[in-house]
Amino acid sequence: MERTEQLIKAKIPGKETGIEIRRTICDICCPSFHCGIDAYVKDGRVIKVEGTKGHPMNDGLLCTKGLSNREYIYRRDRILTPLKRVGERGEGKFQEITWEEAYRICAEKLNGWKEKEGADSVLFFGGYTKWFRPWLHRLAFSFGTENYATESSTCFTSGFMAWKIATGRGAKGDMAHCGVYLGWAFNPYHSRYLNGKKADEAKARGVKFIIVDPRITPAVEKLADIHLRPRGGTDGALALAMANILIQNNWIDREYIDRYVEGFDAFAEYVSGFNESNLEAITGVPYSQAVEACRMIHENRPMAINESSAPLAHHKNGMQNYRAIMALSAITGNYDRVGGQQPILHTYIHQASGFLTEEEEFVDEVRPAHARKPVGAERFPLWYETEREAQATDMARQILEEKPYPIRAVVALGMNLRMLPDTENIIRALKKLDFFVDTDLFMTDAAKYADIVLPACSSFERGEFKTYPGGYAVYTNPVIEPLGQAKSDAQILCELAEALGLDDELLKSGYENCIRYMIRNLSVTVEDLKANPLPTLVPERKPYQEGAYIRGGLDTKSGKFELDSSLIKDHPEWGLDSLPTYCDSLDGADEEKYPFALCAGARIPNAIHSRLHEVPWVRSLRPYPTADISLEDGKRLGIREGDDMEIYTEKGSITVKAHPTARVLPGTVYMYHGYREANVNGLLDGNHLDPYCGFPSYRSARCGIRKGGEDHGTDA
Ligand SMILES: Nc1nc2c(c(=O)[nH]1)N[C@H]1C(S)=C(S)[C@@H](COP(=O)(O)OP(=O)(O)OC[C@H]3O[C@@H](n4cnc5c(=O)[nH]c(N)nc54)[C@H](O)[C@@H]3O)O[C@H]1N2
Ligand SMILES: Nc1nc2c(c(=O)[nH]1)N[C@H]1C(S)=C(S)[C@@H](COP(=O)(O)OP(=O)(O)OC[C@H]3O[C@@H](n4cnc5c(=O)[nH]c(N)nc54)[C@H](O)[C@@H]3O)O[C@H]1N2
Ligand SMILES: [Mo]
Repeated sequence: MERTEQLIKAKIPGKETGIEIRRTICDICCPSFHCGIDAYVKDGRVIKVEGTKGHPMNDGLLCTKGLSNREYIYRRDRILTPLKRVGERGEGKFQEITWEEAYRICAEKLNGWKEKEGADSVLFFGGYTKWFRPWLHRLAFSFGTENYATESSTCFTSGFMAWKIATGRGAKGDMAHCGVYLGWAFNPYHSRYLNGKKADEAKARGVKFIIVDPRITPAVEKLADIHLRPRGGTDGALALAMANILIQNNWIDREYIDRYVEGFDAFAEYVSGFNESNLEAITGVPYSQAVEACRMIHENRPMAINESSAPLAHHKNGMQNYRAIMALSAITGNYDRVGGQQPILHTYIHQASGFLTEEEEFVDEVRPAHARKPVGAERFPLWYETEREAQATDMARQILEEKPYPIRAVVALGMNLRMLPDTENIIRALKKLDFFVDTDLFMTDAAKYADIVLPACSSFERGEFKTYPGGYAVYTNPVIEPLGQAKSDAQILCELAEALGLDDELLKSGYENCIRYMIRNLSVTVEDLKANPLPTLVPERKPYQEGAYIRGGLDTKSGKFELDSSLIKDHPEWGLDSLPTYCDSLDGADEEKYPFALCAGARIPNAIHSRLHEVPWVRSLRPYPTADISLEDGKRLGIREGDDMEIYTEKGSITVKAHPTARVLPGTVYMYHGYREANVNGLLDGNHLDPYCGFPSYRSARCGIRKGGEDHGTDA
C-alpha cells in the first residue's frame, strides 16, 4: 500500500492525507454536558470522532453514545429534502418539494387556522433537543399563542417546580464539598458518566455515600456505604420517615429552621405518621437501615443530595416525593451552603453557568396579551402557574376532545411518537389534526404522520451558541456542510417567521443576530466566541456565595424555605396538598392479573430514547429489546436468560428478551423505552399522571409477564 493510502487508512490528519480536525460538540445527551468533539473531516465527510482534550466538560473523554456520532449523523434514514405527504397518515409516502413550497404550504395552513379559529388553534412542540427552544418559543408567541410544549413536560421540570415552590429557584447538590452524598436514584455511570467521574473523586476523598435505589447498580457497587432499596415510587414515604427519625433524634438544625424554614411544625406532625410501625411495609426498607442512614447524615455534614430529572419524577406521586426528599436538606440546615444544596439562577437554556443571558426577555417581550390558557393549564394548574407553558401530556386529549378549545395544527421539531405514554392515543390525535409539520434529522414514525416534513441538520452541520456550568460559553462553527438540503432548526424557524409574515424583525433577522441580542450584556461577543474553538470563560461569571440567598429572603411568599407551600395553600381550588404528602403511585389495574411493577425507563449506557436504537454500532452492543426481572421470578415462571418474554398491561403487550438478574427486586420489571418493535410506552396509561405537574408515571405501571410471545426476529 502507498504511504499516503496507509496514512489515510490510519486517519492521520495533515496536508498529505487531506484530513483535518475540526471542533464541534456532541448534542446526543444532556445539555449540561454536550462534550467537545474533534471531528476528523476528509472531503467534506466526518470519518472519525474523538473527545476534545482541554474541553472543560469532557477533556478528551467520550461515552458510548458520543463515540457513535459518525454513524448517528449519517444514519440511513436522514431526511435530505423538504417532503410533502402523498400517502395516508403514517404510511410514510412522501414527495420531495422545495423549501419555498414547504414554507408556502405551512404559511397558508397556519395563517388559515389563525384567521378562522385564532392563533391558539396551533400548537408548537419541541422534543428532547433544546438548542432551538428560544426560537420556537418566540415564534409561538409572535404567532399569538401560549401553546408551546416541549419534552420538558416529562423531564426535569417536576423537580424544578418542587424547588421553585419551596425556595423560588432551582438548586443543585454541591458534591465537590459535601461530607455525605445522598444519592437518591443516582446511577451516573449509565446516564451521566461525567458525574460518575466526580463521584469517584468524592469517594476517593472520603465522602460517605448513601445510595437509594431499588436496583443494585454500578453506583451501589462503587460508592455505597449504605444502600437503601425502596420499592420504586415509595421514596416519599422513606424520606418522610427519615425526616421523622432526624427530628426524633434531634439530628436537625433548630436555629436554621427557626430562622429560615416555613411550616416546620405542620411538617413534623405529618411525618410522625411514617415510623417504625409502617416504614418497611410501605417501602420495603428496614427501619434500622433508615436510622443508620440518618445517623450517617448527621455525623458527616454537610449533606448534598442528587437532583433527579426523571426516575423520582416518573411516578404519580413524583413531585411530592421529591419535595419530601428535599425537605431533608432544609431541616438539617444544608440548603444554601457549601457542600449542601445550592440555589442556582439559570443561564441560557437552563444551564447553571453563573452568569445571565437575556433569553427570557427574548421570549417574553413578545408574549401574546390575549392568548387563551395553553393545553394542560386547566388540568394541571400548578404546572401552569409556575411554568406558563403547555403541558404536553394533555395534548392528545385536547386534540381529540376539543376541550376547552380545538387544536387544529401542530408545528413540531423533533417529535418522538414514543415519548409520551399511550402511543395509540397519540396516533389518534395526530391523525385528527388538520395540519402537522414535523422537523427532524430522520424519517421517524412521528414524521410519517406529518403533512410536511422538514430536514434539520445535526450539531456537526450548524454553528451554535452554548453555555456550560463553570462560567463558560462557546459558539461552534459548522464542521461539515449540511447534508442534502437540511438546515439548522433555528434558521428554519426564522425563515418560517418570515413566511408567516410575522411582525417580528428580530426573529426574522436570523439566529446569529438573536444571539447578539441575548448576550448583549456580556463583555464577550459572538466574534470572540467564534474565534475560540474551546469554551471561553465569561468575565461576568459569579462564584457561589454561601447563604447569600437565604439570608436576603427567598423568592417565596414567606421569604423562607417552604415545607408547607403558601402557593398551594392560597389555591384550595386546585385540590393539591401544601405539605409533601405521600400516596401510593401504582396505577389502578387489577393486582391479581398484573402482579408486577413495571419501571419503563432506567437508563442503559448505549441508548438514548428513540435515537440510538437505529444506529448499528451501538445497537450491536445490546441487539434486542431486553427487560430485567429478578432471579426468583425467572425461576418461578420458568423464564431464562435470552428467552422471549411477554410484558402485558391493560393497554397491550410487547415481546422482549428476558434478563433474569440478582440486581432487581422480585416483583419488578425494568424495560428501556424507545424501541420501535417493543414499544413499552404503548403499554402505559396516558392518564396515570402526577396531578401536581402532569408528568407521566412511566415507572409505576402494573403489568404481567409470561414466557414466550411473538418472536421479533434477529435482524433488529
Ligand atoms: N445512556 C443514557 N444516558 C441518559 C439518557 C438515556 O436515555 N441514556 N437519558 C438522559 C435523560 S433525558 C435523563 S432525564 C437522565 C436520567 O438519568 P437518571 O436520573 O440517572 O435516570 P435513571 O437511569 O432512569 O435512574 C437512575 C437510577 O434510579 C433508579 N430508580 C428508578 N426508579 C426509581 C424509584 O422509583 N426510586 C428510586 N429511589 N430509584 C429509582 C434506577 O434503578 C436507576 O439506577 O439521563 C440522561 N442520560
Ligand atoms: N417510557 C419512558 N418514556 C420516557 C422516559 C422514560 O424514562 N421512560 N423519559 C422521558 C424523558 S426524561 C425524556 S427527556 C424524553 C425524551 O424525549 P424525546 O423527545 O422522546 O427524545 P429523543 O427520542 O431523543 O428525540 C426526539 C426526536 O428529536 C430528533 N432530533 C434530534 N436532534 C434534533 C435536532 O437537532 N433537531 C430536530 N429538529 N430534531 C432532532 C430525534 O431524531 C428524535 O426524533 O422521553 C420521556 N419518555
Ligand atoms: Mo429526560
